[in-house]
Amino acid sequence: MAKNISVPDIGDFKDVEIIEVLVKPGDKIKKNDPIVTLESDKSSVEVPSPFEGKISELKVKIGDKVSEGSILATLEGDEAREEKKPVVEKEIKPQEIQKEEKSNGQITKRKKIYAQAISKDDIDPVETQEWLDSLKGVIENDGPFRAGYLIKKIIDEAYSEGLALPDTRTTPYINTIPASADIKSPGDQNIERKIRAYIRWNAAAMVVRANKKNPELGGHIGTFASAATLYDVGMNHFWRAKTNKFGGDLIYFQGHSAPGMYARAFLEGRITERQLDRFRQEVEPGGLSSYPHPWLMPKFWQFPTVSMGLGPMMAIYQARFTKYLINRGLLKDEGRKIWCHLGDGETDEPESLGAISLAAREKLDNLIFVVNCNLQRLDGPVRGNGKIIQELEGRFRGAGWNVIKVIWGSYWDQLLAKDKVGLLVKRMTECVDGEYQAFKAKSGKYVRDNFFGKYPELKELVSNMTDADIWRLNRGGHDPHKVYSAYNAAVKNKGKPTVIIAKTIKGYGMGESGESINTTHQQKKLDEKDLLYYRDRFNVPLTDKQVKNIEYYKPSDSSKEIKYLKSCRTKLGGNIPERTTFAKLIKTPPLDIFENFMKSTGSKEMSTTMVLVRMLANLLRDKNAAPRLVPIIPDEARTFGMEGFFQKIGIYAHEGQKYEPEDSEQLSSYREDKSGQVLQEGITEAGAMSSWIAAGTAYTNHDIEMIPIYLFYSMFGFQRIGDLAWAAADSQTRGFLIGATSGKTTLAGEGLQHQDGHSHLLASAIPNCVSYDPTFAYEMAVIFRDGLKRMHEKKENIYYYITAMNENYSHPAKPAGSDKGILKGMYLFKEFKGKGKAKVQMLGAGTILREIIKGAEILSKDYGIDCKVWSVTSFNELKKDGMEVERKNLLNPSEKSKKSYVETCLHGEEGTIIAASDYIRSYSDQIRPFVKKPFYSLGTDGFGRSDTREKLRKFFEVDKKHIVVYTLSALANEQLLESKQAEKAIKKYNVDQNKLFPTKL
Ligand SMILES: Cc1ncc(C[n+]2csc(CCOP(=O)(O)OP(=O)(O)O)c2C)c(N)n1
Ligand SMILES: [Mg+2]
Repeated sequence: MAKNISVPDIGDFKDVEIIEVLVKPGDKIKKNDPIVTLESDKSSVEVPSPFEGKISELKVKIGDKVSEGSILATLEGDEAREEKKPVVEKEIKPQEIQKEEKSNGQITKRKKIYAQAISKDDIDPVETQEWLDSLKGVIENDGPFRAGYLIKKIIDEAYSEGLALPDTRTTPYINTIPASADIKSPGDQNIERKIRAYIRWNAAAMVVRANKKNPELGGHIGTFASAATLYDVGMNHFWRAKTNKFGGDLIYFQGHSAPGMYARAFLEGRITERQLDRFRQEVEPGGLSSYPHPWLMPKFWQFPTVSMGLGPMMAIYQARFTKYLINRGLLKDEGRKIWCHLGDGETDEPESLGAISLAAREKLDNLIFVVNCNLQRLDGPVRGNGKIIQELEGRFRGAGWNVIKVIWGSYWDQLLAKDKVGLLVKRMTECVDGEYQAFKAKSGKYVRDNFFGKYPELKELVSNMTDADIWRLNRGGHDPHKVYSAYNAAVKNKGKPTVIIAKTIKGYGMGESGESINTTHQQKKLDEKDLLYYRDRFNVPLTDKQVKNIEYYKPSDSSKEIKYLKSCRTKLGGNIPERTTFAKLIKTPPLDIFENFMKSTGSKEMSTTMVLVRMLANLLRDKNAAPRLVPIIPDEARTFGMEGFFQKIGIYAHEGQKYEPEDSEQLSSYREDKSGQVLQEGITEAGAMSSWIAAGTAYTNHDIEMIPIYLFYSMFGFQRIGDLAWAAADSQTRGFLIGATSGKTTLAGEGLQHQDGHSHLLASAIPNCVSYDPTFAYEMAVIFRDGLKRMHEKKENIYYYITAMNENYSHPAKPAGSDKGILKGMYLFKEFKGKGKAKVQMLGAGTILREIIKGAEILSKDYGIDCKVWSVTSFNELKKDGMEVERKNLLNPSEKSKKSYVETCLHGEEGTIIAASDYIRSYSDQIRPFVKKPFYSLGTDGFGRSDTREKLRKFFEVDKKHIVVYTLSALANEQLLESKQAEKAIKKYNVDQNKLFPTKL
């Protein structure tokens, strides 16, 4: 039976043009195969077939206008089978969630609860004890889940009775895992302690030696000293490297703990003594970078982290992107983990905690944060009057994370066990961080007097301990067993991300020179006495003389320690950190995918944003590129006309779509899907940028080349997330950033905050960022295809910033032979012959190229001036080339000078140069030194404001009239034309000579 394929509900649009017909009579099609592409004034969208079958007749052609219900084609015969709408996916059943929670390794091991905070309001301690005994009875007889269930019922009942319950954001100031549930480290502690001591020593020695050589070199000792155990336990027992069978865990190291990673790599034999001696001396090859910088050490570091806050945020999106790849079927689920180490001070950065809700919402159980709470940041305590650990616990619990506090070391276990009434826990909870810091800066006696001494019962509790015993009471983050136990619980946790909040001591082991004192962070010099103390504190087998020479310590390869260290890493697959890539290239899509864009659009108008979106839609038909495209949008798909992607490739949602969208009958209905391709990020440019970085580095982190394309309002790009753009460059991210609605006058009605006149200058500061401001469809297509080739086929470590506009206009055909110029930054677009009264070279970029063209028409017709119009696709690329050529010439003074590309273009050309763009003048001014001719630039300096495009261009003096006036005036200035011509033009075009310069308005 024949069936008609008609236009479905396309929202408010009517009479929409067909711009492509994608089938012909006789074609056999499957359900959802695209039939035609429709284009409204804002977006283009493909219409899929609702049936499978053979096309018997086409009812439409390119250029036809259609509305909802218009028939597009008929399908013939029995094959035209109707299929029902897919059932909405329901991925997770509540019972399964419950099952997962029950299997949480950490909780099931719990047997007893030792400590409860005492309540000062306890009017009936006997009754209290009865309740507690009941609870213990249930735990012992029916297990922890039953106990948890009863408590929950009691709490629910209390709320329904209207009781005001105590705040439950935080738990008492004790370890989350009670001693009875701790899993002891299987490692040989004797050897591990020695290894840790050598790493500590070498990490400190490399900083001190560098500073002895030159105090300019800097470095940090105190941070790694506090975190050594947190790293060692991971390295010895948990962190699995990439092998040919396993993808490897990904570790974000706290930036300024880098010396510790180098010191371990030295013992492993991956870094030489000579390299250690070249810490922070990177100009000659072979030095070690101050912090983790993949750009500088591309075979070692994987993630740049030292700009505080970026590491945690990038780690969250890395974990999310890993799940995205798995859910899209591009990556095997091997249970890999993403670990992120950060400082407690670092958590003040909005980026550090800004995405933690997303991590919980997306159930990122592949993510583990380790917050090193040494209670100090740079100048002093993080929260002198408060408790950073409790604060963080509240925030992470509130966000839905699994929180594991590792506050106290094993030496405290016995004291806590004796604390039957909870007085010790009360004291632990009431002490503030300023006090805790002071305790560890002073002595055992001070702790006895000021911590235990507050309550006679507590003083009594430690009466049989010496001051040295009290001093030995360690913090959880320095206890390898406690850390092991926490890591073990974290890796087994299901359904949630985990944060391990570990309490440590800044400058641990540094004694008077820097243990727990406010100046620890800056400590990079240790004198002889301090060094001897440090050696003795950790039993490093060096003689006094060796200590005085600050020698490194490395036992022989046949020593127990080195063998142990290496065998741990061998068992875990190899080296960490290490950066490798085995990703296969993506073959550049064939030219015919871009063919349409090389032709004139005739009278049809469209914006370059639409061009780009259409190009992406075409790319989705290329079998190599299609699955690798990662469109990333921060809540702006409709602004950019990308809503058609929702149906076509789906929005990634790890739980699928649990609801029927309100617009389900429409063609571009909101479709969330577990294997969706679009990353719809919500309103977070920083998050979207982090996703873009994760996708653009998948070639190394997951050995799969991806093509991330992130579209944003250009004003909320580099200006908003500039530091992430820098980290992306350091990470060697490959992909496209699209600054949409760019330029100061194309986004007319939005005003000062939205109108961008400088993003290209910000992009120009990033050495490996290639940026373009194209005007026409064919320029965009040539640039985009070249970007695909350079980044994803040739694997160049660059990324692209391309601006796109939302101004509709018609596009000419590509001038023959312009490809090279488009890519190099400029080419001759058109010549306007006048009467030879004067000559002018007119350089226009982006949307203002069109004003330049109109200006040239007037100048040639009305004033007889010969104009050559050059389209400048990138002042940034021209500037880079100019600088390089100029430098080469200066370095080779006796050789014949080479010409920069700008000079080559303009060399044989006569005349003054007028350059104009929709950006501030500094953008076009960049090429001034290389043109070697009179040069005048026009631009949009000053604050944007909302008005019509025409008025804005007049205001910033970049419209055709101002271009004519300023060109005539410039020619007069160069004595090439009489000045009265310019005077007349000023009057004719009503140019206000008394208007203030726009930067003052
Ligand atoms: C964005 C940013 N701002 C400032 C710094 C300078 N800085 C380096 S370390 C540090 C203190 C870090 O304190 P914390 O996070 O507690 O780490 P700790 O050294 O105590 O482990 C600061 C402010 C930086 N690296 N990045
Ligand atoms: Mg700190």
